[in-house]
Order: sequence, then C-alpha cells, then structure tokens
Amino acid sequence: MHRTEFLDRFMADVGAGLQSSPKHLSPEYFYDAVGSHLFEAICQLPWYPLTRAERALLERHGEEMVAPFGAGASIVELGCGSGEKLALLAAPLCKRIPRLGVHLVDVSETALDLSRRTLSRLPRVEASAHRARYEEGLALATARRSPGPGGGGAVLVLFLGSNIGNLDPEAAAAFLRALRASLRPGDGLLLGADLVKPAADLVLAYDDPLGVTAAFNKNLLARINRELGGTFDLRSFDHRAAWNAQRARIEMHLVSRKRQAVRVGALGLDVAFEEGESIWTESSYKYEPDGVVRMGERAGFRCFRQWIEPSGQFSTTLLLAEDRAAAR
Ligand code: AVI
Repeated sequence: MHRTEFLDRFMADVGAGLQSSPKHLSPEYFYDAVGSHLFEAICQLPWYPLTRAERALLERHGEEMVAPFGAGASIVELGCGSGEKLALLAAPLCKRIPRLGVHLVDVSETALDLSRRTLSRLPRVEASAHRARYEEGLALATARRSPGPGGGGAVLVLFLGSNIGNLDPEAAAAFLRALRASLRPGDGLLLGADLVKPAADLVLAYDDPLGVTAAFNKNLLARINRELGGTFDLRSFDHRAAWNAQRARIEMHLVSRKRQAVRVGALGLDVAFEEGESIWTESSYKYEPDGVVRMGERAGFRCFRQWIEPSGQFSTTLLLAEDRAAAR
C-alpha cells in the first residue's frame, strides 16, 4: 500500500467517523510508530495477560500446532506485531523442512521492521514483508505459494493476539469467509482468541493503572494532529474502557471533558464536542472456546484442535480449510 493511498483512506475514515453520530474512529489507525511501541508496552503489562497467555500456549504446543504442515509449507502472519510468536511456530517447522517461506502482513512499517529483525535469527527462513491490509497481503502471499512435493505447498495463516476480537461479529464472519475463499483444502488458520473472564479483570486490562492504554488510545488523536493538522488538546479527553457483558466486548472511548471545537486542517473540518461526548475507538470481543470453533466452521473450516491456556485466559485454535465437496 502506498503512502498516498493510506493517507487518502485515513483522511476519508477520520472525516466520516468524526461527522457520524456517535463519533467513532477505526482502531486500525492506532498503529503508527508511537502506537506500535505503546502496544508492545501494553503486552508487557501485568494487567494485560493476553499476550503472555498466548505465548505460553505457543511455547508449549507450537510443535503440535505446525504438525499437519510439511515440506513446501509457508506461513503468513496477518498483523505481525513483533514477530516473536511467529518465531515460536517457525522454529519447530524449520527443523523438519529445508526452507520456510514466511510472509509478514501489517499496515505498520514499525511492526514489519520488528518482525523482520526477529525472524532474521532463524536459519532457513525466507521472509517477505507486505505493508498492506489483511486481505490484500494474504492475496500477495498465497500468489507466491510454493508447489512443494506431495502434501507440501500448504499455507498456514496466523491470525493471533485476538486480532479477530477487534472486528464486529458480522465483519469477523465476513473476514473468515474471505480468508477461506483464498485458501485451498489442507491450508490452515491458527486463530488466537481471548476468552471471557471476570469484568473487573477485563476493565483493568484495558484501563491499566500506569496509563499506558490511555496513552495508546489518545495517540490516535495525537496522530490526527501530526498527520492531518488536527488541533486536539489531548488533556481535554479522557480514556474510558467499559465491559459490555451483553455483547461480550470491551468498548474503548475517548470522552470530551468539556464542550469544545476541534479543527482537522487537512480536511477543512471543524468538529464540535459536547461535554461528556465520546469517540468510540475500539471494540475488543471476548469469546467462549466453542464459539471460536463454530465461527470457524460457519466459514468453511473444520477444527483440527483447540488449545486452552490452563487458567482459561486464552484459546488458540487450528482450523483447517475443508474440502467443500467433502463437507457437503
Ligand atoms: C490488537 N488487539 C487485539 C488489542 C486488544 O486487546 O483488543 C488492542 C488493544 N487495545 C487496547 N489494549 C490492547
């Protein structure tokens, strides 16, 4: 994706989001250089167990997770973060096969750089980076799938870190269907999904006492100031995280502390805020383990196996693309 293409979309989304009611901004735009580093810091926080729980599962079961894949296989990671988790899966696979193609897909240049650096430690890994949205990156990666002998040439897609949780249910279902459509029978999807837990723990994970998540959330406004000539006063907005039990999601907002007007220079737009009015910046859905399996099955996958972290915090599910004729 070219810089101008990205900027056009950023401008269009910010313009539409700030003029709608209720106001909203897409979490996709959290991840500039500052936001990516703040997210890495969140992952280290004691109140955000998600990353550690998933990592423990990959450390313990990584070999089983890649067991169905052999020579010619390649791994595509959608939303690659730092590449540490991908390395935990690539390492056992590399022991069995002469060469592993890895495709990193992310909209964040910082995340791609971090991942490339992490993977350079592994021998026999050939990494390609795609600065792209998920669907586009997956299309680029699968177009380069290697033919491989026998059962080889399979693609294992990683969608980890509960990134699926940042999509509304309809968007998640459509995303999984699109993903299935670009895969072949025998290809896999390793899906990380955070599980429902007590409300107090969830709120603490998204409103940490150090204020790192608040900084991550407010950086979205700082980014609009930096890149689109915005005049947001960051001190005039509060970070808020609330658990919506009915919808099984954490909702993150930026709440205006007062009645105020903000200009977004690049859009020639003036936006009025009432005191207490919020911008909805992210939803983070939480799942029950069987809900993850059903979501995969509805999209044309079958569950090969699911691993649950011992304290019930997190799930990792290996879904295999079904042969549609056989599935009927
Ligand atoms: C990337 N994503 C899965 C994170 C989440 O938990 O929803 C983003 C995040 N937002 C606040 N803290 C972390």
